[in-house]
Parts: sequence; structure tokens; C-alpha cells
Amino acid sequence: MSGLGNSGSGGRPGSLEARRAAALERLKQVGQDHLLAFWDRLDDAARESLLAQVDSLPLDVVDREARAIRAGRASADSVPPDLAPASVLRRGDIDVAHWSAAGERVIRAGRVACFTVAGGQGTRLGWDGPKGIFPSTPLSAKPLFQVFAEAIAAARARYGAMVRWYIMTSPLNDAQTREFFASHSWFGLGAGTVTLIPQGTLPSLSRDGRMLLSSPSVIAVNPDGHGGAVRALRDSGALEQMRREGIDTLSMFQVDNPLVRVVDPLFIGLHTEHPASSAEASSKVVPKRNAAEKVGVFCASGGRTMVVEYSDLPAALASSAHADGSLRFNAGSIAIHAFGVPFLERIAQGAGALPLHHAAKKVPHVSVPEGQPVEPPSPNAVKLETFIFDAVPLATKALVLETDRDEEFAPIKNAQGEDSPASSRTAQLERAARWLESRGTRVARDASGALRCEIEISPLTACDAGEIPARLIPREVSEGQTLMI
Ligand code: UD2
Repeated sequence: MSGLGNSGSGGRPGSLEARRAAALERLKQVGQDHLLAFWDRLDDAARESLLAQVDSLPLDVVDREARAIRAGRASADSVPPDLAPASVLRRGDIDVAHWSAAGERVIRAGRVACFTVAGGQGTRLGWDGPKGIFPSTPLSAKPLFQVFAEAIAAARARYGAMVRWYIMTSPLNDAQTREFFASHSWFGLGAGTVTLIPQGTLPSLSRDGRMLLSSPSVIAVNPDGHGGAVRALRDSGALEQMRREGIDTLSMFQVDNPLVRVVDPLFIGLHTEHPASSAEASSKVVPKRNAAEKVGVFCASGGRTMVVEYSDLPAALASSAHADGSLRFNAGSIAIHAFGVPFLERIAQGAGALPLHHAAKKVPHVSVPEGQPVEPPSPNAVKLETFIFDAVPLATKALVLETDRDEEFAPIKNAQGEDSPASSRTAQLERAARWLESRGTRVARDASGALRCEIEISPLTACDAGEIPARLIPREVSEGQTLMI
């Protein structure tokens, strides 16, 4: 590599060459100076861009993780030796009416905002575009974002309070997401009350800890995981806005679950006031379907509650069972949390407080120094990412509420089989039918109990069985009938 151009000592201060010399020096210190290998081939615009990318790299973090990769260990992916199941609150243990009323007061006071993490790429689903645009409901095929928008509109109307909505996108899907909301007039929520926040990125590293170039002037990066939410909420000014407006509780959910109760008074009441909570980080769980289900598990270690991701839970622990056959580590995370805004502010101050996880990934890149494009047939790189649930052990007390899978969790993740559009559709139809049955409707089913009709209930109509207005409840939904209310 040459290219010091007209300046043997690194160029005029502030000039492109001087900045290149300074960047090279910093990169050399962490063994990553190959990033400037193609400098001589680049025009000035590409050089400017590359220097800006280098300037934004958290080199201390990259260096720490590169060393961990070379040493064959990932800092966040091992489990503590004293791991035990987390203690979980069940509906039978609590006065549901009392805590729901408490939550309603908090919502009415305008203290709650919603937060959706939607920066993922939907690769498993094979969907090209933001997952929130995926048509999800059984009869009207509403996009996921619309389902959440309607639930938020319903909460605003029901409680007579503003409920802001923050959505985390990634640099890969932000523009498309923005366009989608704009073209749907922000679903009537008011553009100023829905805020899209692109998450940050982190460089992908080769198996020997070197950053990769996706082209001679572009460093290969990946979205920094949903844990990037903490930084994104801070840097975008969202935390500041919430503080200003007296919003102290963030109701968080993932983009893929059309059954989510986006504003749940019971959960919010427990989170803000129950003695088992410090109003910092609360979570919902469901009993795992089986040992292999791909959900994180709520555990306890050293007096703290934590989530161990399914890929990190040793198989022996995942399958260990009580005498009656039930799983010991059974509290499956459905990625629904309530976070205290002051808590998020506290974590955001300690930059890098969330640990980095490593995941193997295929990253196309250009070889250095040859400059040849490489399309790896198998994972060749390590993706670095943080997980929002790693905030849970940072809470003084973390409440974990067990809820009913059939009521609240039917995610759309895979093209087929479990957690697919088809399985979510069935769950949505079943829930709507159950809600009507609980209000006295006779719903057509066959001898085995399978539904013989199709029902969809808009969140604008009801977010639980009790909210369905009596005038909309039919006496019967007959065989072959489709009903949308
Ligand atoms: C997630 C949980 C899993 C379980 C399950 C329940 C993780 C790592 N695992 O598994 O324990 O709770 O959900 O459904 O969360 N996202 C971003 N930015 C990113 C990456 C992801 O916003 O950089 C969003 C993504 O759009 C989605 C959510 O995070 O809404 C989950 O991402 P995922 O599909 O990678 O996680 P999954 O389903 O394997």
C-alpha cells in the first residue's frame, strides 16, 4: 500500500491524506490496517466515505471481540455454573383485577409508549422486505404493522391518552418501512406520534478476527442486534422525549407476533407497582412447547434473573426434567417486555453494557490484497450483536409473568411448519372463536373440535374477549361462514 500522495509526512492537517495517515495509525494499533488496502484505487469521494466509516468504528470493542474470536471464546455465549430456573409469577398467584386497574391508571396518565423491534431481515421467512409489511391476519391479510397500529389506536381511544409508538428499523429496511407508513398515512395515528429509529451496525469479523470489506471502500457490517435499541433510543432523542413527556414505561414487542397485547394493563400494572418488580425490566413467558423450541429461557444466577438464548442453553439443561416429565427450564421468552425509561437511560449511559454475542454468518467480501470478490459457500465470518433481553439482569428486580400462549403468542418466523404464516393463522382464528364463545356465541366446530368457520376480530374492535361490544356478538357463526368484526 502506498498512496501518501503529495505529503511524505501525512499531508496538511485536516487534508484527506493527513486523515488517512491518522486512521491508518489507529487501525495498525489493532491489527486492522488492511481496511485501507485499496486506498490508491479509490476516488476522493470513496476515500471520504471509507474514512468516515473507519471513524465510526468502535475500535476498542472490535479489538476485544477479535481477540476473543482468535482465542476461540465468545464473551457472552457461555452460561454460569449456578444456572437455575427463574421464579415466575402466574395468574393464579395474583389479583388480576387489582393489577389491571393499576395498569389502566398508568396508561390513562399517558405514561406508556410502545416499542417494536423491527430491524431484522426476515431471512427464514423468505420475505423480501420489512417483516412488518407481511400480510398476517387470516381474512383481511393486514400487514403486521397495521395490526399493531390498530391496537395502539384502540388503546388511545379506550384510555383517552396518547400512546406513542417507536419502531426500530435497520439501515437495511428503514427507507422501505418509512415509505410503507407514509403511503398508509401512518394508519391514522399521526405521523408525529410514530417514530422510526434506525439501529446501528457493527462490523462483521473473519474467523481470524479481521474486519471484512464488502467492496474496496465499504466495510462489511451487520445490524447490531435488538440490543442496539438502547443506543438507538438514546441517540435518536427518544428517551429524552419520553422523559420530557412523562412517559416512564415502554411496552416492547417484536415485529413478528400478531397476537401480542401491545398495551396490556395487567402487565403494566404488575411492572410498575408489584413488589416483585423494580419497574425496570419485566417480561412475559410461556411454558415451552418442548425442549427444542427456539425461544430463550428465563433463568436465575447469582440472585439475578437472566435470559439464556436457546442456542446457548446446553442440551442437557434444555432437556432436564422434573419427576413428572415437565421441563425444568420451561419459562420460554416470547420477547415481550416492559422497560422503565429511567432504567434504559441508566443502561444507555454505560456504553457497551450489553454483552456482545457471536453468530456464524456468510459474509461476501473482497479478498485483501487481491481485491477478488469472495462468495462464501458456508459461514466464514462472525456477526457481533447485542440482545435487549441482556438488560434483564441489570434490573434490581425483574418480574417474569407467565401467560397463555394461545392468547398472546403466534409468531410468523418460518415459511412453513411451526411459527409460520399457516400456524399463526390457525392460532388467530382459534383465539377469535374462543373470544366469541366465551361471550356466548355458538361457533361451528367438527366432532374433533376443529373450527368449521373463520373469524377475524380487529384490534379496533377488541383487544381481549371482554372488550367486544355486545352489539357485535352474534348468536352463532355457522359452518362455512366467515365473519370479520
Ligand atoms: C427471538 C428471541 C428468542 C425468543 C423468540 C420469540 C432473540 C435473539 N431471540 O428469536 O429467545 O424470545 O424471539 O419469538 O431475540 N431484530 C432487530 N434488529 C436486529 C435483529 C433482530 O430489530 O438486529 C428484531 C427482529 O426484527 C425481530 C426480533 O428482533 O422483531 C427477533 O429477531 P429474530 O427473528 O432474530 O429472533 P428469533 O425469532 O430467532
